Amino acid sequence: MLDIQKIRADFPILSQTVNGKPLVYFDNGATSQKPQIVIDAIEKYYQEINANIHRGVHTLSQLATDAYEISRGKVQQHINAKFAHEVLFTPGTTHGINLVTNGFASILKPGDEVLVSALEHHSNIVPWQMLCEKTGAVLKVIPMNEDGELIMDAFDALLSEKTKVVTVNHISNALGIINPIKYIIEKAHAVGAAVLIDGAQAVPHLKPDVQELDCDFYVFSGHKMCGPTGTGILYGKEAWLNKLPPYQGGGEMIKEVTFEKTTYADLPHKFEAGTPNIAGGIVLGTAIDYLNNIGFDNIQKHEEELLEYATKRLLEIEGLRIYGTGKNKASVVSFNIDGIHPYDIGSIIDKLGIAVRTGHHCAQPIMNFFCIPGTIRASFSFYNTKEEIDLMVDAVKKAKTMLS
Ligand code: 7TS
Repeated sequence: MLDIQKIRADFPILSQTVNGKPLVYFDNGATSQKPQIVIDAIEKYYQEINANIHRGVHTLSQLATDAYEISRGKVQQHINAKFAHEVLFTPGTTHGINLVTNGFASILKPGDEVLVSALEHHSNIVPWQMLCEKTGAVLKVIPMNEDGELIMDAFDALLSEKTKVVTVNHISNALGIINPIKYIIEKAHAVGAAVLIDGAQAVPHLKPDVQELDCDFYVFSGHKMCGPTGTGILYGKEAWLNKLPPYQGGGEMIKEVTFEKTTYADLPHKFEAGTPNIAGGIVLGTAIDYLNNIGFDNIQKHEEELLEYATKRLLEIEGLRIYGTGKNKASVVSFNIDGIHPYDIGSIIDKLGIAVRTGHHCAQPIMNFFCIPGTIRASFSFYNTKEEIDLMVDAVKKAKTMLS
């Protein structure tokens, strides 16, 4: 069992008051809070080893380079990538997806098909739409049902030899549904399509095993898993990363430059042009160590309890509907109350210290499916408690009374 009070003491922000009330932070899907060890590691980097990496022979540069590469190795181990050079540092999930779609511009032909799911965040829709506009490829959508689950029969029917890429999130940010990605990957590979998994909402809750999944790409952000903002990872199978052209040109990504011709560096540097977020990359490793020390089995167990408790308590409220009622769910509850705009509830409960996200959660197609402008989304982390859920439920009840 987790000692939640001890864990909470690692997060200085959690003992704050907001609007005169104790902070209840349920916007973890947007970004997680950071433990002191992560905050300290950022300071320590700038105080002790700040230097540019891969550039100088001097000692600090070497120390910074070593720390950066050690962190890459930690990520490799964490996601079980075969090689460290399959792990690319990026500024986040959005950047990682755009890197891949940019690369596929030289691969896709008119009439090829890209399958996205109905459950995607805009950052796993728009770059593929842009790619299809550029190449003449066709975007097709794996539909969902009323429970917010992808319809696998429809997916099977969409697959054909025209399918070149399938892109789907591991866990939906708006509904919390966990997608059957293992099945999706197997089926997509059977027709020769590459598969990108958007793991942005998965990595705070579970430890992905990219070799076991056999996905071609797996992208995520560091800031949702206790790491700094402006950090992220794109995992790609070696063969794919060798096949894709570089995303950005510049320093660090070359072997030799002449005005006639430039040759590119080997992986991973081919995709890491310019000075990266060095402190961020190093400290992402600290965040991963922190999470592994707590243990993902423990995290999952606690979060499952929170999800079950929150679902039960919220459903006590008359007129409340939860979106995303499928079986396989992460600790996210998206809901509305009959006749009340989600923004109004969100604003009132903010005054009571409760931080949730309201709106379309950058997943407008999901909102269109349910014919709603948005939802109230409470997304829980391992440092949240049932007592906090009680505070939220009381606050929502109060808001409902005020607004009815
Ligand atoms: N994919 C998914 C599934 C996401 O949830 C998000 C961010 C992104 C991609 C983009 O990540 P970024 O780090 O590059 O911005 N999701 C959310 C959210 O649900 N609320 O705020 C950001």
